[in-house]
Amino acid sequence: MLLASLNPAAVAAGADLGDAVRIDGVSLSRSDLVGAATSVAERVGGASRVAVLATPTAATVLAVTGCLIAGVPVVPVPADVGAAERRHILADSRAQAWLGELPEEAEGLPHVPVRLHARSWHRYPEPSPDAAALIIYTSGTTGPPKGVVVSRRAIAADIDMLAQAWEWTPQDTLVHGLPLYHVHGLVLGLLGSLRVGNRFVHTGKPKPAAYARAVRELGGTLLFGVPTVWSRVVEDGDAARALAPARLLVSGSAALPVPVFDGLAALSGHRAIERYGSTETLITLSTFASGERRPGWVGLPLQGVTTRLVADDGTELPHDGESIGQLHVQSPTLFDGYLNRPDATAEVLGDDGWYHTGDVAVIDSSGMHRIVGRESVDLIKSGGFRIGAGEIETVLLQHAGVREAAVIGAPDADLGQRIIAFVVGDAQPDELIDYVAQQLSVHKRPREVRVVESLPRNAMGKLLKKELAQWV
Ligand code: MCA
Ligand code: AMP
Repeated sequence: MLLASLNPAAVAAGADLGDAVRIDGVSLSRSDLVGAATSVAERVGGASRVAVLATPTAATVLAVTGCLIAGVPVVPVPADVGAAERRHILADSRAQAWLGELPEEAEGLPHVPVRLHARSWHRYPEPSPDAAALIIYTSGTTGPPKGVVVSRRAIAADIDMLAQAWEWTPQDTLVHGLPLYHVHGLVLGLLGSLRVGNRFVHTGKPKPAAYARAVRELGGTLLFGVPTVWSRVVEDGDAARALAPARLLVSGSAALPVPVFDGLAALSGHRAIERYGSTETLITLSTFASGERRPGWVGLPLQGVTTRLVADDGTELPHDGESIGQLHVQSPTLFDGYLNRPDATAEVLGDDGWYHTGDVAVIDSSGMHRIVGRESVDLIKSGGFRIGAGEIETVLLQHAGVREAAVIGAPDADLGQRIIAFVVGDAQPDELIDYVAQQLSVHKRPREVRVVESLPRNAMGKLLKKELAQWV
């Protein structure tokens, strides 16, 4: 059973100890969750796919849980989604309804509300492990985001691998304040908790003081954050010190800078666990609760995962801690392809089923991995969000005041990378920042727009992004 801790028989037999989920001022016991989510399941059962505006609320928790009970694939829509991205996700996924909260514009879809106090005790058969659980939209280097089809089997396998690596048990209280529309916050944080059976606390925003409070007042033991969150915790020394009683601090979604790792260790006493993965593979590498945690390195393959390093000419490179190559992954947690995009799926899944991560790495003789960078400068990681330069350029070019546009990710101490757009035209920078926030999503907006006379290009007219990076 995917959500093992919601087994109605176990809940009825008294596994219902206190609150299972705390979010947005609402506490849900395990029997609240089973009853209310099954009531959701009754109303969506039979749908082929539904969209959930994934705000950090109890409605989202019940919507996703209800769909997983009924075997209806969920399309999580970013809570801060803009108009063009919302239209794309709905059209591409062919979602049949909005479940839970409604966005500003429903795009003509019917609405199924989630009722917190409704209850149903109907027993659903467990859907096939091969069935899709989620379709998560994620950015590529060009074009609009693609829907990553994630199976129930992949999610169950990943959570079990991580539970083993992190010694994660029902006695933990998992805390985070991350979005519920990506793997990190949704699959690991929420679904992980519902599978393992631990208490889950969502802090709203992932502010340092909120993490400190969750440890102090709610007994948080297992804390998840992207590097930006941990960097802000280190900046706030009191909050960092307050995390000392926790069991594990876990960082992922982007590289954890060594000074942040060291700062956390000095202030909280915790050497953070780092783990690595992607929407397409889920989490495949991690350091272990009982193993070495090496700053700047993302860990060892989880159980069942194999990796290889490949040179440009296709030959395999040695695991000597020095050879740098493209990282390929094989794992029981791989996705089932991009929705409607067999061409794009074939590009990243070799004939032999290895996923080409697009990351460049080294592996040492003990199997420890270090991510050196990405193959493409056009895939940006900002605040742990994956953002394609191409999708922002496309939107900027739709603005009447923009003739040319080029987007890069510049190093940023807080966000890892900061999105900077260079445009040729007569629009105002603030106007363009707002335009991207309204069309794509708030988190994809450039932090800076520079209006320039011309963009650097070679003799063939090709844009020279490396030169743009030097301008910064
Ligand atoms: C500012 N705001 C605006 C604008 N400017 N709103 C509209 N238009 C504008 N032009 C407001 C917003 O409304 C919002 O307000 C606030 O600014 C957001 O501020 P921002 O600076 O964007 O946020 P931040 O504080 O810098 O965010 C940092 C963050 C965030 C919280 C760390 O980046 C984050 O949540 N990252 C997590 C990403 C993540 O989970 N990635 C996982 C994917 P207000 O605050 O009032 O709403 S990776 C994954 O899943 C894999 C597999 C993995 O490995 O984990
Ligand atoms: P996403 O699909 O949003 O999870 O993005 C996946 C990408 O995030 C990976 O291909 C990496 O480039 C990056 N990433 C995730 N975790 C880490 C990490 N611990 N260190 C460095 N990069 C990471």
